[in-house]
Amino acid sequence: MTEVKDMTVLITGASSGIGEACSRRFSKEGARVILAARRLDRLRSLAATLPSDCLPLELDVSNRDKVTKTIAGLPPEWRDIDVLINNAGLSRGLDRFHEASLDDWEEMIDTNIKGLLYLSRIIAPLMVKRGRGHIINIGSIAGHEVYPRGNVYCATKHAVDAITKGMRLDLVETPVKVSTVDPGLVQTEFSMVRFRGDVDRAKSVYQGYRPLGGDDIADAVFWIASRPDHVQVAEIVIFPSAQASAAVTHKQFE
Ligand code: NDP
Ligand code: 8X3
Repeated sequence: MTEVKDMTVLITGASSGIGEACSRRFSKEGARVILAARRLDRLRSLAATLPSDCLPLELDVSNRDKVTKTIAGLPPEWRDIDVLINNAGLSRGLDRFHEASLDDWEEMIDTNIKGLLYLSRIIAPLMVKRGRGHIINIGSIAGHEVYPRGNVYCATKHAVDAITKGMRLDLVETPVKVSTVDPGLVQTEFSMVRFRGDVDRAKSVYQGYRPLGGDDIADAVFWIASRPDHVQVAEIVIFPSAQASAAVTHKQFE
């Protein structure tokens, strides 16, 4: 097993959901965690509850210049990143292709694809230079299947799948490992963001069955990161027990 204690782990989207759960898990195991997201107040509150050394970092992954400057400006003791967890992401809307908003599409593409690329392109060569590192992307079942009205969100997650595979091919001659965790339905703020604060619509996504929680995904991410050096987990797809595919979830109502 690889000892995660004292590793430096950068987690994007640490202010909520899966990223927050990963932050708690890695910190509990003794890793030094860089908590990155746009909402700095949330990151600071989270850092105050974590047992290990943590660095809250205000970062909009979709802003190329800010990503470059923010990573270049990391304090020296936080620069040697051992694990990068590309988790920041979002969905906007659930609309038919011919009715969807171009702004929504651009926000998803800028965050889910370009954001992951900006950060990985800076950090991967540093890992190669140091001769160690692990990039773990959070994809989705939406990266394997396309569901009605999922159009561009699914396209962004298919891109994450392709980029993950491309990274692994191109880094194979180095000690840097690349993995992806691809969840089905996880109860987080994801649906609130997708439906722009429509609480009832967001809640209905998780009713009639037991969804996954952020901790279930953090378990998988931590397991992947703690495998021995010679073990590279390529991909894990995780569903709630009631889910069988992107479009099929067995819901039971009284
Ligand atoms: P949440 O909405 O709970 O969390 C999303 C996180 O991403 C927040 O911390 C948010 O922080 C951050 N984020 C969004 N945009 C940016 C940005 N431009 N720059 C930096 N951070 C950003 O959703 P989840 O935890 O569910 O989502 C995490 C990942 O998991 C996403 O990539 C999502 O696609 C994926 N996923 C989710 C599933 C689910 O069912 N929930 C299933 C499969 C995959 P802030 O707003 O503070 O910047
Ligand atoms: C999030 C899961 O099925 O809502 O990626 O697209 S789904």
